[in-house]
Amino acid sequence: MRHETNASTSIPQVDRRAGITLREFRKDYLYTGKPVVITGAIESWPARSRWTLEYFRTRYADTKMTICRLGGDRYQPSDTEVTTLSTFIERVRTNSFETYPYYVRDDWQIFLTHKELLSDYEVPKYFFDWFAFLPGFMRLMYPRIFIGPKGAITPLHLDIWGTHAWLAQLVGRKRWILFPPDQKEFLYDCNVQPQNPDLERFPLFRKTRPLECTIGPGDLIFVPGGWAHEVISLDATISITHNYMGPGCFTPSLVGAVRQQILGRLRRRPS
Ligand SMILES: O=C(O)CCC(=O)C(=O)O
Ligand SMILES: [Fe+2]
Repeated sequence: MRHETNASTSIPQVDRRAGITLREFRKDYLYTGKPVVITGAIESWPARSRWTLEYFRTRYADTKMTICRLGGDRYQPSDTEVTTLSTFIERVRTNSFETYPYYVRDDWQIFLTHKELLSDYEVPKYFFDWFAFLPGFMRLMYPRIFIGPKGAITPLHLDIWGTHAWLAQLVGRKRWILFPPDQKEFLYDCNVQPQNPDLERFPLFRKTRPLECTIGPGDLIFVPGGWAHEVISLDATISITHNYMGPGCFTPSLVGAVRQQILGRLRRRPS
């Protein structure tokens, strides 16, 4: 069987492209809605050499971070703690996720408190964001940083509002497994665990034909909207990410942004 157990050797790899032009990116990946790993695209970022675990541990030692605990299969919004970066990074360096199941996930606060970090990177030329045309209050918060121990998991999910995403890897390696949008019905609302699928409960998972890749420092991954993905850190890791709106995800992203505004207003309305 081709990938009865999803053994990593049998899964086709996401394309890796070096020095790809904007035109090639659009033609081969953006307009076709295919993931790609772009290499060599963030070499000019100060973050590329500056952002190490040691840098965050010493320079931002007292900065308070919200850390998320994986309990069971999911991160529960209530299952968070606040700790300093020096404490967190010390634990990340000396533990794996088995002994320390905490992950800094989707954190944008650090970029508000330490705005200088924003000059350490720039949005690569491939990712023009149509949210820029919307008023600020309708946009997503970004950038967002991920810092975690070896083994940290982001369970299978779809990104918010069907947006596209890019993620740049700065420290350590991450293994990704990605499922095309037309295979959504085989994923049981993302309740299946691709590494260890319960095929009795989720028999249709056998039909999936995912792609996988491992990204390391300097790699940039493009994840088109609608591709469910699971991400596992193979080392202690640092990544930065943006979600964005572009060709192929305009409608769901705009609907998501507008719906959030409406819900927000309803919630704020005095009853
Ligand atoms: O790097 C990770 O752990 C997950 C990144 C991701 O999928 C996301 O930000 O939506
Ligand atoms: Fe994601």
